[in-house]
Amino acid sequence: MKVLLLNPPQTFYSGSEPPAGNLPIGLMYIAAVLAKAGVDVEVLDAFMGWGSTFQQDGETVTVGMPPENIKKEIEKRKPDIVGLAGPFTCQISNTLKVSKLVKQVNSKILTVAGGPHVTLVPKEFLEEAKDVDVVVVGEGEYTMLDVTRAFQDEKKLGDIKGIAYRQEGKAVLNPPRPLIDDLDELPYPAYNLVNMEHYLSPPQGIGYRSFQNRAVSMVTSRGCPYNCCFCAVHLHMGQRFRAHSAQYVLDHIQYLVDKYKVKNIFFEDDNLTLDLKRFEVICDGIIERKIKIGWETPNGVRADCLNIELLKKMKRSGANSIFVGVESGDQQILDKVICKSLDLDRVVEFAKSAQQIGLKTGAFYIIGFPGETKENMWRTVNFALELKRKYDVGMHLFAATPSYGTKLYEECKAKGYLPADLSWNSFAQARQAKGMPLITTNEFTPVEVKEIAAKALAEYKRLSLMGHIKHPGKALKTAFAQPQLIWKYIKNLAS
Ligand code: B12
Repeated sequence: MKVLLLNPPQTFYSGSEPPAGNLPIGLMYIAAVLAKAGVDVEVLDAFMGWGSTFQQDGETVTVGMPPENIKKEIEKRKPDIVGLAGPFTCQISNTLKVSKLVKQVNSKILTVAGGPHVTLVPKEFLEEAKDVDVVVVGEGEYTMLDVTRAFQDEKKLGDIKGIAYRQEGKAVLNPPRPLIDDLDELPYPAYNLVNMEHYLSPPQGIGYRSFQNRAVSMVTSRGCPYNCCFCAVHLHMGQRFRAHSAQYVLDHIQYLVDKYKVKNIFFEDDNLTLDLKRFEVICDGIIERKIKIGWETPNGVRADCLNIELLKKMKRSGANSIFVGVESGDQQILDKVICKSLDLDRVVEFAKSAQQIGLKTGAFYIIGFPGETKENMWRTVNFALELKRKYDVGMHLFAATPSYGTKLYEECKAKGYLPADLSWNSFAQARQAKGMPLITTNEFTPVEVKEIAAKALAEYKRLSLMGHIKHPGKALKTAFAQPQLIWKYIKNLAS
């Protein structure tokens, strides 16, 4: 009895960011739980792992193991079950392609798919994915263990909570599985089942997140109690915030530093600092244990879940930068449309405090929500530029994307704001550099949203350049610390 957990290749359009180089931690958590239960399990990262190539096809490049090699790996490893990751709607066609390859090798292999996309549309996914037998909804560790045991003992799939499967050709959805209460009962992700050096020293052209070298991502908590209209997280990881204890996190970091010489960590939590006290203890622990580590918050934290004391500890414990999710610079839109429950004054307070203690900052913004006028969008842009001007906060501006299952999607669908031919592939198209946002309302078109974003970016680049001219010392310091950034910066200015 053998389980193979497989991370499918991913496809990128020209001009888009190269692959980030993240570890497939979702699969690695599942692998660790299966291995602990005595299951023979392997992980094949057919995206970032060994044997990946860049396969150009017109406007797109698919990064990962070529299909024939994936088939050979499956033939060689002879799994009874193959678990496939399906994290993003925009990449789901690759999960479908690999499921077909698995069945071509041996139609008796049970194919199981999991991840945010399939969680949000389990039945719809099964209806399209003829080569996928089971969909795991939400957290996968114990559900996959149950599916594995069911396969072994011929137990009925109908008894397993948190899956969808096909019964007499029809997709059936079982009741949901309760969230994992105590995350500390989970073993560390199965680092031993992937080749860590691929992620710690990624080849040229991939792994933009690893520019500081020997970087890994880590998730220290799951779930978010907030209700932002565009976010799929509370639907997938739950609205209940569940966190590893500070002790677990510190031991985990120590383990990575000692065993794999990790130098940087990207905390990818849904709401890293929601429990301020817990995160303060983590920072204190890093300082007390003298762990030499740099870290960042690329997924963004809430500006109202920070204070100056914590920011100081964050800096002392190795924070290279702190990113916050602001979303809108218009308080009305933030309250009434996005429902983020965030006071913009707290964002300004955060920006001031961070600048005061010399901590690099960035903020995420989104424009193009139904309910917004172009004037509202400009308010966001002006807020972002003002924060850049006054406190040097980096601006990261996106167009609203209606992920399946979210309130944003439901509203857009109900009001006819989405393209009539919206498909999973539309999300991939929209994501490309030349792609268009998906939402059109009576107030704006996708082209207009893109134009506002382009103007905002041009002004932002001008401000950045002025900043470097005014503070050459600071610019040189950054350039020496992270020389890889220079090329990225020049490319950005030129684009
Ligand atoms: C880190 C991260 C990234 C990383 C890469 C992550 C990776 N896996 O490679 C980066 C920065 C590259 C990234 C990019 C994007 N991301 Co992102 N990302 C995340 C984030 C913050 C954390 C993911 C994570 O590591 N979670 C921790 C692990 C433990 O959980 P997990 O991966 O979900 O796995 C669990 C379950 O899903 C399940 N499971 C997963 N796989 C499998 C497989 C099997 C067989 C089984 C049984 C179960 C199973 O079991 C696991 C253990 O419980 C999530 C938010 C979230 N909480 O999901 C968003 C999230 C996944 N991203 C999202 C989006 C939209 C994007 C982008 C499209 C954003 C953009 N506009 O560019 C891009 C797409 C990139 C691409 N390559 O095309 C959305 C996805 C929604 C959707 N339906 O598409 C999410 C949910 C965020 C959100 N707020 O809605 N992302």
